[in-house]
Amino acid sequence: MTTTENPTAHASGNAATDKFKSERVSSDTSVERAAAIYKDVLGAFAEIIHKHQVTYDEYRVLKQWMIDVGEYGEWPLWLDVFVEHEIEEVHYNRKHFSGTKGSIEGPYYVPDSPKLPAKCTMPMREQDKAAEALIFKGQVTDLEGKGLQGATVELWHADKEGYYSQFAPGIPEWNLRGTIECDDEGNFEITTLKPAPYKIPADGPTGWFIDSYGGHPWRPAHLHLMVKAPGKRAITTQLYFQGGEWVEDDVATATKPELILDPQPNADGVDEVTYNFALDPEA
Ligand code: MBD
Ligand code: FE
Repeated sequence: MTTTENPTAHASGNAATDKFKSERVSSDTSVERAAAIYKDVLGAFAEIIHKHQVTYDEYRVLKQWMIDVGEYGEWPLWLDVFVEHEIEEVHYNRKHFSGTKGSIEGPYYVPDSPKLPAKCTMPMREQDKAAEALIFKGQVTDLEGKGLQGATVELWHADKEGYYSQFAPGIPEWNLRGTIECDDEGNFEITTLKPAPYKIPADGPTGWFIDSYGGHPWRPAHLHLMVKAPGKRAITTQLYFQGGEWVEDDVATATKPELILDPQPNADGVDEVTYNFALDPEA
């Protein structure tokens, strides 16, 4: 591999930042609300600085580190690992949802992945086929368990080395990404590979941050999903594997007991699992 093909934190960070920047985001926050939030943010800073008697050296290290995070393009990574789970929780609780639980989106979602039929195999390379196969099937329903017409399941996940297509070099654009169009009752049956535990890019400022407090950069093996159906609230979630490493100690604090799969070998000896998604009505 040449240097430019090495999957570095710098490269995946900048790819995530470029993807994020391609859409200009906005929110309708009022001036009053902004004032209240900023006052509390700065108040929390003040409290921490006084509580821990933060030094000038520590302040300068923070300034340098924040500059580094920007230059490495790692704000999407750092924020999604350390902050997004709180936002997701507030979002879920505020709306009193009762369907399938959500989880964080993370930095590696790409919209408009190629459409796949209800019964499908995820796009993968020869080398991906060497990994253990997983048959993931289920149904998208309303809160009463009635199958939904027009449902889609967007699935994206890492390969067995822990790399996501479009965020590491040399991987086909839509590898292990797809938009599955469910049948008229919301059923799907996807053959893919079983992802491995995932180490977030650790050779950049997010990794230095983790090292500085003696933490670890691991996430449990996971599938990312976005599930949609006409007239229903779309959910963004993740699914994990029973007994898997890091399920109890996810660096991104994004696991939930309701989101854990326990695949079992089917008649052909292939690991198979059924998971149904219940969608809340649209607000
Ligand atoms: C990931 O794959 C991920 O899911 C999160 C939340 C953060 C970094 C990489
Ligand atoms: Fe992920």
